[in-house]
Amino acid sequence: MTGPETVVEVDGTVVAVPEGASLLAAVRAAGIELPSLCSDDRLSPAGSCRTCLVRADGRVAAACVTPAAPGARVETATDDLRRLRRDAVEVIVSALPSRALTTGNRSELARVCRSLDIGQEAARGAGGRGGDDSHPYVHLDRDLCIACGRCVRMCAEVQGTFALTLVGRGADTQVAPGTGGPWAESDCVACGGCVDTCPTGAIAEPGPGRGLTSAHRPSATRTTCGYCGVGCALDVVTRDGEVTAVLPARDGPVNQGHACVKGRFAHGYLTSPERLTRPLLRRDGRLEPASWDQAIGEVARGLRAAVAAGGPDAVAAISSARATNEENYLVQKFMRVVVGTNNVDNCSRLCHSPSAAGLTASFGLSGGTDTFDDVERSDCLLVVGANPVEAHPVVGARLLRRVLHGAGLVVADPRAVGLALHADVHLRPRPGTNVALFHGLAHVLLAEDLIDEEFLRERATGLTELAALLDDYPPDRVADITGVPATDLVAAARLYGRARRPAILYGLGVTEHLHGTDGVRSLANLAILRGAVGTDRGHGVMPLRGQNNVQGASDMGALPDVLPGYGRVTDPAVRSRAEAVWGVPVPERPGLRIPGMFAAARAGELRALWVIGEDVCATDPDANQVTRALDTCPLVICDELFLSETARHADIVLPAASWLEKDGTFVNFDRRFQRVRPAVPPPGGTRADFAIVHAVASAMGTALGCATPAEALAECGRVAPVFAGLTHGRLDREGAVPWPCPDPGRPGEAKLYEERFATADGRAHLAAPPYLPPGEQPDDDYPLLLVTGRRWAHYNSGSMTRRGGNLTLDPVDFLDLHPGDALRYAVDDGVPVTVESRHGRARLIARISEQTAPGQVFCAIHFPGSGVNRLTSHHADTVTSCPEYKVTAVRVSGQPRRGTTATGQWE
Ligand SMILES: Nc1nc2c(c(=O)[nH]1)N[C@H]1C(S)=C(S)[C@@H](COP(=O)(O)OP(=O)(O)OC[C@H]3O[C@@H](n4cnc5c(=O)[nH]c(N)nc54)[C@H](O)[C@@H]3O)O[C@H]1N2
Ligand SMILES: Nc1nc2c(c(=O)[nH]1)N[C@H]1C(S)=C(S)[C@@H](COP(=O)(O)OP(=O)(O)OC[C@H]3O[C@@H](n4cnc5c(=O)[nH]c(N)nc54)[C@H](O)[C@@H]3O)O[C@H]1N2
Ligand SMILES: [Mo]
Repeated sequence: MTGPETVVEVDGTVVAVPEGASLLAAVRAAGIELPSLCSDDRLSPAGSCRTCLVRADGRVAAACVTPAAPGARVETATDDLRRLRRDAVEVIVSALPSRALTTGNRSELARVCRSLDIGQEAARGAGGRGGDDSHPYVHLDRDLCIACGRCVRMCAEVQGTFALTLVGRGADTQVAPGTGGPWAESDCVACGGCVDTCPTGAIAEPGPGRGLTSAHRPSATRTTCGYCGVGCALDVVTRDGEVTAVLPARDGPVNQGHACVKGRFAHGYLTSPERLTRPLLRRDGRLEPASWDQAIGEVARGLRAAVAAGGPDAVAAISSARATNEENYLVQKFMRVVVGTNNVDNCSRLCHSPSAAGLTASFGLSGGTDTFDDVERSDCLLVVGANPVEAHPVVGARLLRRVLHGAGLVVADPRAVGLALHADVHLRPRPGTNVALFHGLAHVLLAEDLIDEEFLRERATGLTELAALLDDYPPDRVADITGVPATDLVAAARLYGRARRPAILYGLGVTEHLHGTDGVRSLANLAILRGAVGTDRGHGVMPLRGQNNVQGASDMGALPDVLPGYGRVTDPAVRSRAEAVWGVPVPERPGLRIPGMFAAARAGELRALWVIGEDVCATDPDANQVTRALDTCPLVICDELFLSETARHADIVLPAASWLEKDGTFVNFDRRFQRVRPAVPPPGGTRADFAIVHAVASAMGTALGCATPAEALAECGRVAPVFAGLTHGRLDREGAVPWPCPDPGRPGEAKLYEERFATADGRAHLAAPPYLPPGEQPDDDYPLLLVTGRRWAHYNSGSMTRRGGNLTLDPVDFLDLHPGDALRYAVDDGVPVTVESRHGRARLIARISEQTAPGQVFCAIHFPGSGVNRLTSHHADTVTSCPEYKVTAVRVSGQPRRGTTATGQWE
C-alpha cells in the first residue's frame, strides 16, 4: 500500500486500509464478505440499499458509505446484524418476480440470496413492468430493477455519458434512458458499464453472455483488446470454442474495469459467414478456393520470380498494425532476411508517422513521453486534434472524469467533439492551420513569461530561433490564419501556461496533414517552453496512437528505414547487431514507404506486394490510384479475415486468424507491452499471420528461426536492446511492462527523460518551422473543406464492426454539414448526397449538424462502399509521407426533398 493508512479492527482482526477508505473496504480487507447491492468499487458509494449494515463503535451503519475512522472497532457477525442485513435483502427481493432467483442465476443478488439462505419463494413481486430489447447489446428487464443506481453512476462517473436516470417513485423507482424513448435511441454508447455493474440482471447482455459480469471472475482467457491502441485488458469467456462474453478486467492497467462498444461487444465478426476460411487463388481472372499447399507454393514461386526479374527491391510488404509484435517482427525479418529488401512499412505511415518523426526529433524516442496514469492526474489537459470520446473511449472517459473533478481543459479541434462540450476553451482552427495555432500559443507563453527559463537554459536548445520566429505569430495574425479569436488563444495559453502540471494529448488532427511533423514539433514546443516534459512540472506530450498495435508494429521495425528498436538501417553498427542475430547481411538502402510502393507498382517497378491486414483500397488516400497500383502489380498477396476491397484486387488471398484467436503481444499507446492470448481456436482453414510468414519462408528454403511468438519476442530483444528485458514469461507475471526496458530485472520506463533527453546532446529540441498552408484550399469549384475521421461504433475500414450488432447502432455513412451550408447547397437532412473532389467521388447520407463549422464537412471511413478515400488527395506530410486526410476541397450536391428549390428556399 502506498500513502497514508487507517488501522481498524474488524471482528477482532486488525486491518490497515488506505486513508479515506470505507468500512466496507476494511471489512473486505479482513476477508469478510457482506452483501452490498448498491456498491461497486469503481463508483462513489450511495448507501441506499442498507444491505451492508455493520456496527462501528457501537452504532449501526451502512459500511459502504461510512469512512473507516482510525482505531474504529467494527462488528459484522452478531445475530442482530445478520438479521438486519437479511431483512434488508428480503425486502428488496420481495418486490421482484420469482425469475430474479431462478436456479443457476448468475446475478450478484442471486448469489447474495444463496449465501443468506433466501429462497426463490421470497421473490413475490407481480412483475409486469415490461422491458426494452431495442438495443443489440443491452437489454432491460424492468421487473428486476432494484433502483440501486449503480448503472446510473457507472454511466455518469466512469463512462461520462449520463445516458441513464432513475424514474418513478418509491417502490416503483427504476432505471430508464434519460431521453425517455427506447434504449437504442438513447445516448448510450454501449460501453457495457451498466451491464457489468447491474447486481440483478435487470440490465444484461442478450444471448449466452447474459448475466456474466467482471465481478464473477469467471474462468476466462485474459487478453488485450485488438481494436484501438488504448490496450484494454479483457477477460474472454468461452463455451465450446465460441465467445460467450468479453468482460473488462477490473485489474486492467489502462481500463480498470471499463471497456467500450468494440472490445466489449464487437466480436460477432468471428463467426460471420463471410469469414475467409480457405486460401483463394486468381485463375482466369477469378478468385477460386485452393489448398494451403497450393497457395503457399504460389506465393513462394511468385516472390522468387519477382526477385529474379527485378531484384529484391521489386518486392514490398505492408505489415499489419492489427497483428502482434511477433508477427510484425517476423514480417520485417522475412523481408530483410529472405527477400533482401527494406521495403516494409505499416499503417503508422497513414497515422502517426509524424509523431514518430516529430517526437524523436524533439525528445529522442518514438513514443509518448509519459504514462497515461500520470497524464490523467494533470491539472490542465490540452487535447488537440483528437476525439477520444469516440476513438479512444476508455481514455476519453478517464479524461472526462478528470475534467469533471476539476482539471482545466483546452480542446483544439475544428469540430465540436465530445470533450469540447466540457472544455474551458474550445479552439476551432481551420483544418490545416495547426502550426500557426501552436505558434500563437507559444507566442503568448513567451510574451506573458509563462515559460520555465531554467529548464530552457539547462535542458533545451533552439529558443533563440523559435523566439525570433514567434515574433511573426502574435494572436491577431494567428487569428487571421486559423480563424480562432485572439482572446480564446490567449485564454488557452494562460490555462496551459499557469497550470501546475499540464499535459498534452493529441491525435490525427495534428499528424494527417501536409505539415504533420511540423505540427507535432510545434506542439511539443509548448511542453518544452513550459518545462512540462521530463520533469515533475507537467506530463509531457502524448500521441493517442490508433491501432491496437501500431506502436508495436513500428517498434518491431516494420518500417523501411529502421530495424527493430528504431536503429537506422543506414547505420552499420545497427545493421551489424541484427546481422549477428540473423546470420545474414541486412540491406542498407532504406526501403519504400507505402505511397512509394504504390507509385513503384504503377510505374511497373514493383513486381510483388504482400499486404497483411490493411485494406489499402479502402483506407489509403486517393483510392482510385491505389487500385490502379494493385491492378498493375503482377503479384498481390493479401492476408485477410474477409474479402476486403484489397483482397478483391489480390492474386492470392490467405485467410488469417484475428486477435481473439492468437498468441503474442501488443504495445499500447503509452508504450506498454501486454499479452495477447488465444481465447478461441482460429476457424478451420485459417492460420495466424505468424504461421503464414513461417510457411512462406520455408517454402522459399529459409528457416526463420523463432518457432513460437515467445521466441520471436526474445529474439527481438537481442536485436533491439530497448526490448531486452521483455519476455512473454515476464508479461505473464507482471501484466503490462513499458519500454524502454533493457533489463529483465528492472521495471520499464513509464515516464521518460527524467535525467536527460534521448537526443544526441541529451536536450529537448525546440523547432521553428514556419506555418505553411495545407495542400488543398477551397475554391469556387470545390468550395467546402472535407475533414475525415472516426465515429464511435465502427472501426477503420469497418470490416469487423460492420459484421455484428454495431451495424445496428450506426447503419449508414453520414456526411455532417452545417445548417448554413445545407441551405446554401440545397441539401436536406437524411438525403443521399454526392461528394466530389478533384480526385474522385463518394456517396453519403447528409446529416445536418452544428458539430462542423460553416464551410467544413465531415465524414468517417467505416463504409468503404461509399468511396470516401476516392476523395482524399495524394498530398502528404513532407517529412514522413503521412497522407493529408484531414484537408480535401470538395463540393456537395444533394437531392433536395420535395418542397425545396435548388437554392434551398422553401417553395
Ligand atoms: N471508434 C473508433 N475508434 C478508433 C478508430 C476507429 O476507426 N473507430 N480508429 C483508431 C485509429 S487507427 C486511430 S489512428 C485513432 C484516431 O483517433 P483520433 O485522432 O482521435 O481520430 P480522428 O477522428 O481521425 O481525428 C481526430 C480529430 O482531428 C480533428 N482535426 C481535423 N483537422 C484538424 C486540424 O487541422 N487541427 C486540429 N486541431 N484538429 C483537426 C478532427 O475534427 C477530429 O475530431 O482512433 C482509433 N480508434
Ligand atoms: N480518409 C481517411 N482515411 C484514413 C484515415 C482517416 O483519418 N481518413 N485514417 C488512416 C489511419 S490512421 C489508419 S490506421 C488506417 C487504417 O486502415 P486499415 O489498416 O486498412 O484498417 P482496418 O480496418 O483497421 O484493418 C485492416 C484490415 O485488417 C484485417 N485484419 C484485422 N485483424 C487482422 C489480423 O490479425 N491479421 C490480418 N492479416 N488481417 C487482419 C481487417 O479485416 C481489415 O480488413 O486508415 C487510414 N485511412
Ligand atoms: Mo490509425
